[in-house]
Amino acid sequence: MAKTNKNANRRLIIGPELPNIPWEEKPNDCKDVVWRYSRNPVIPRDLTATSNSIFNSAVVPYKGKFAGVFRCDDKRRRMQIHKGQSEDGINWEISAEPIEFIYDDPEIGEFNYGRYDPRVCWLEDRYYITWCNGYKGHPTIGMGYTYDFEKFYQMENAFLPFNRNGVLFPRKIRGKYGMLSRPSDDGHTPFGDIYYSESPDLCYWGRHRYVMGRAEGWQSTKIGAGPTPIETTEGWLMIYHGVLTSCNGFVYSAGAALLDLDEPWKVMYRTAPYIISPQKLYECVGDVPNVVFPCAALTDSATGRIAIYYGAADTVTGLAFAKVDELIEFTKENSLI
Ligand code: BMA
Repeated sequence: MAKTNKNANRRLIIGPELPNIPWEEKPNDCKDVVWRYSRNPVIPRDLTATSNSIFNSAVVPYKGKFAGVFRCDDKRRRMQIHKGQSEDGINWEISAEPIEFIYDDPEIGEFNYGRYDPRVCWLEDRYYITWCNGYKGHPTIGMGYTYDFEKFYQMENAFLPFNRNGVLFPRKIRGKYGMLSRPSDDGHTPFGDIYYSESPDLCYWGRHRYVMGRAEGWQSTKIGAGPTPIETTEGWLMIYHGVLTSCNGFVYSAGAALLDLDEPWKVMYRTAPYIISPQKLYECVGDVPNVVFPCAALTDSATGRIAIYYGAADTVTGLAFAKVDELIEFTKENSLI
């Protein structure tokens, strides 16, 4: 008997509509819940004159078009973040110069070691940016904001080193701001679980809670949150990366989880299989082979469409698609929990 999707035709995403979301229907022969854009990669490594690679990057809807913050490693191999804009979310113009933040305290703001893996989150009245920030040579969660993608302001680091993959929630939860993060080490961390922290003011973070940890197979070495969590009637839909250690090094794939809306450290479902893994040539071959690393997702609440931006092989940026009803159904039906 044909399986019915209980969520089909229900409005599941709690959020705005985005009629111009980049989109391509699933190919008839695709058996997966997430499918790739046929013209991937959408951003080549050499889009700017100075870039060695443009990959783990974040985009948001902006004034009827799209804007974003992009990880561009330069030809000295410094890790920088650059602003970019696009009419359609597919063809991008990326600034050749890195973002110059305005800051009060050089101790925090001065460029040191690198800025990388940005996420962008619309929260209340502005776009907040979180990224992995070098503080005295050690990685932690940097924070900043912009109103207009022209001027960028840097805030205090959210946490002490060592931490990566800081991902804000797009609204207050129980009266507090919320952030996911992944405490790590100074190197290519061979461990890592996802934690939740809350803050009254986006400066002081505490009440840290364990969300979820490593599991079998593709997520057995470490995991980290990806795009801003998507609010749905079924919980926060969190797309995250997971890492397997093969005899040839790390393999980065991605999965999905549903977190409780009021207590996001409570995981209701998480996928045992990955939803996307490095399989295409541009995901398997590059500066770091075998990496898919999602950092952003656009959503349209009217149609349930999700467009996922991900870094591929630490070299280029790819785009993939999912339908929220199918992704939720898949997450529940293939859950580890
Ligand atoms: C992680 C981060 C990411 C990178 C990944 C694979 O530790 O540094 O920026 O995409 O490794 O190299």
